[in-house]
This record gives sequence, structure tokens and C-alpha cells, in this order.
Amino acid sequence: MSDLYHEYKGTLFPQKSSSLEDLAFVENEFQVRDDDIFNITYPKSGTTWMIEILSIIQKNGDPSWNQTVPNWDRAPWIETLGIAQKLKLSDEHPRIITSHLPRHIFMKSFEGSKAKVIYTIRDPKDTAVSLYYFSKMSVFYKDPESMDHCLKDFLSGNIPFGSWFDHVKGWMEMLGRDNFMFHTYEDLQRDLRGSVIKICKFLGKELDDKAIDSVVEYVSFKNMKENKMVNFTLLPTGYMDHEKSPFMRKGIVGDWKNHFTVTQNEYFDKIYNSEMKDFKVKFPWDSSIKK
Ligand code: PPS
Repeated sequence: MSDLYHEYKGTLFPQKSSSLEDLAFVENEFQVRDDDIFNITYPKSGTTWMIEILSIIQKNGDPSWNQTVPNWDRAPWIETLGIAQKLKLSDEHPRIITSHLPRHIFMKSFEGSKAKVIYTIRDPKDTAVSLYYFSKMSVFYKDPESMDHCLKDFLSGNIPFGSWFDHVKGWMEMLGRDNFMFHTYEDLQRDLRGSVIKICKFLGKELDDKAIDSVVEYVSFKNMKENKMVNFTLLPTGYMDHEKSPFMRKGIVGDWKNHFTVTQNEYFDKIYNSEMKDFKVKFPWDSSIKK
């Protein structure tokens, strides 16, 4: 295990962003409120995109909040240092809370609550490529040095927040519950407006056409890339090196085709098929996985 990581109940976490005390507090003591909205993702799956969508929906299409307050204050990542203690005192209603936590170590007080979960999933091949670049530019992850190493760790779950497969299977057990909605990064790309309307419906928010247009405009890749409240250029230097790779990198579907060799792709498909063989839900990327 890299000395950049430590382990909480069998899952790795970056030492620079999560302490074991914080993780235990989140799991055992943090009190979920019924009006909380959880933005849950495996890393690099559309987390920050969803923060922008949820923030501007909360303000009925008015972009001021998104343009003046950093995303980590609008929808904090609960597992990061000191955040759960801070959120505990927040009088914001509803609280928008972001998390990469796997289901099995999510907060106990979530069980039986009416808090809503929006779970965003991305083609794991693109997730892995995005993670490869993030690991190079941020201090939180070990530099994988090569795509081979990156894929090996990604597919074995030997990385922060654990296995993509376990994450997806764990959270998707909530499918069918009224307070759970899932969609894919690819859905957002294909039909952003339709996705925003679905999310509003799930949240019980009624936005008129003009407000929906505003959401769609402000959460475009171009606008987010230029917004300092989103692109992480406001973080103190030393956390992310935007010269190595910008956080808002490419924002496209299928970038793995520009990165994987034939052998890497076959290896990926083999593991994917084995891990997902009993999984019933269909995803947009299924057709690109060779059986
Ligand atoms: S993190 O670090 O886990 O919070 O990262 P996360 O936000 O989940 O994922 C970052 C990737 O999402 C892309 N992104 C977008 N794509 C399209 N449109 C919009 N608006 C958008 N916002 C973020 C971002 O570019 C990262 O993907 P890659 O493939 O690296 O470009």
C-alpha cells in the first residue's frame, strides 16, 4: 500500500484528505436530516458536474451561488478533513452533501431516513482515464506512472474508495427506493436538459423553462472550466498541479479509445464481464464491452 493512503474498514483513503477519525465520525455519529440531498459518485464520474447542477437547481436557476462560492463549500465532500463536523452545524436547508464513500461504510443514520441520493455512474474505462490524469496532477493520489499500473489498481480496487465494481453494486442495491435516483455521465452528455428536468422532478423542485435553460447553460463544460469556483484553481498551490493536467480536462465520452491498447482493453473487458456477470441493470457502455 502506498504511504499516501491509509485503510478504513478495508477501503483505502488518501491520508491528505481523510483522517480515520473523520471517517469513523461520518459512519457512526453524523446525523443525516430528512431533507439532505446526497451527491454520490465513485471518483471521476461526474461529481463536480452534479454539484453545479444541484446548486443551481437549489437556487431556482440563479447562477450567483455557483459563481461566487467554491463547490467544496456549496456541496462539501463529507469524508474530507473536518467537513462532517462543520456540516453538523450547517443551517443550510437542504444541505447538499457530496461523497465518494462506498455504501457499506456510509453513515449509519442514513438508514431509515428520507434523505435523497443521486448516484452518478460513468463508463469505468473513461473513469479510469480521468483518474489516471487526476492521480498525476493531485497530491491525494499516487502517480500511477503508466496506464498499465493505473488499470491494474483500478480493476483490483487497490485505490482510494475501493473497487468501482463494489461501489456500483453496493449503491445500486438502493434501486427501486423512492429516495434513490441513478443516472449516468453519458445520460448527462446525451440529454442534459432532459436529465436536469428528471433531477428537478426527483427533488420536488418546479423550475420554469427559463430557469431550466439557465441550469443547462451554466453547467456546460465550457462554463465550468472557466469558473474559478469549480475548476479548483482556487485551492492553495501544492494540492493540484494544473500544468500537468487541468481538473476540467476533456469532458468527453469515450476518451479511453485514445488511451487503451488492444491488450489493455481486452484485459478490462475480461474483468468487467466477470465482475458484472450477475448484474441486471444495463448501462450505455455495455455495447462497447466485448463478451
Ligand atoms: S472528482 O475529483 O471525483 O470530484 O472528479 P469528478 O468531478 O467526478 O470527475 C471529473 C471529470 O468530469 C468531467 N466533467 C465534465 N464533463 C462534461 N461536462 C461537464 N460540465 C463536466 N464537469 C466535469 C471532468 O472534465 C473530468 O473528466 P475528464 O475525462 O478527466 O475530462
